[in-house]
Amino acid sequence: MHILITGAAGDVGARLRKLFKGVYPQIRVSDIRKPADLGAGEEFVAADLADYGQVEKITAGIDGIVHLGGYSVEGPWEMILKSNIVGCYNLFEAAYRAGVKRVVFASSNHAVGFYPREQKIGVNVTVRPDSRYGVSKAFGEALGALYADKHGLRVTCIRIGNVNDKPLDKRRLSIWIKPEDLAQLIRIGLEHPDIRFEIFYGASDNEAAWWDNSNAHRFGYRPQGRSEDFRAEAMAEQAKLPPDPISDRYQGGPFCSDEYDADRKK
Ligand code: 15L
Repeated sequence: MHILITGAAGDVGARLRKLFKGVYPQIRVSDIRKPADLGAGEEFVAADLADYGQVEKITAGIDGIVHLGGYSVEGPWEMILKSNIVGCYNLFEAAYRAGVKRVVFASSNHAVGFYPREQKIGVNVTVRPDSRYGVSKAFGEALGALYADKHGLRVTCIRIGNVNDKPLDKRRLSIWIKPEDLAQLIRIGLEHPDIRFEIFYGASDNEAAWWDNSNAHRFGYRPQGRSEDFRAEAMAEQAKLPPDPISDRYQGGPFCSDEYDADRKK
């Protein structure tokens, strides 16, 4: 299987490329800038996702795409529009035209960030984005559904929590994902024979989870990371942060309180 990873120079891209070494012998990696640590078996092709012609070049001859590319936090509308709306459209359209079989889309918890922390949510809830960034991830999920239903692309959207070696604070005890667990979810998206259009939560085996990830488990997901193993450290880090009533109320945390109307912060 010849795979393409977009956004390959970013932190998550770099971690995944290491984990996929030996799993997928032929990997095309793409980003605007060349990753510093390019290894044997990795072919780099630069592309700006907002330029359809460049996206056509990176998708040619590919079987499966891991789409991490785009703007990965909240940003100005022009930036989100170019990288995450136009860029994501170009990616799905070019993938379909090139005959790519599968796309794994890096969605985000911020597509549903305005659900309160006390509510456990599954994958079938209405999107409640907490930012322009979150809206762009909901858009990507909708595009994925369209290309799956209309054109038969096999699409997996992973609403990723926070990818790191360990959970960084109280919120991350609920949403943390160990890089190896994310790699496992992506492999399900690229390889499982029954994928048509699926949404998974990108979270490890977290006791404090806000998400019902039974859909991923149905496809064989067996996370290895347990955020509870890091509770003391994460809570010590949390104690250093100032209280923020909006951030603390909602799953999306600071993405919710950012730009929140001051007179509504009660
Ligand atoms: C995300 O979607 C971001 O890409 C990442 O940088 C983190 O901010 C993460 O969410 C999070 O919610 O912690």
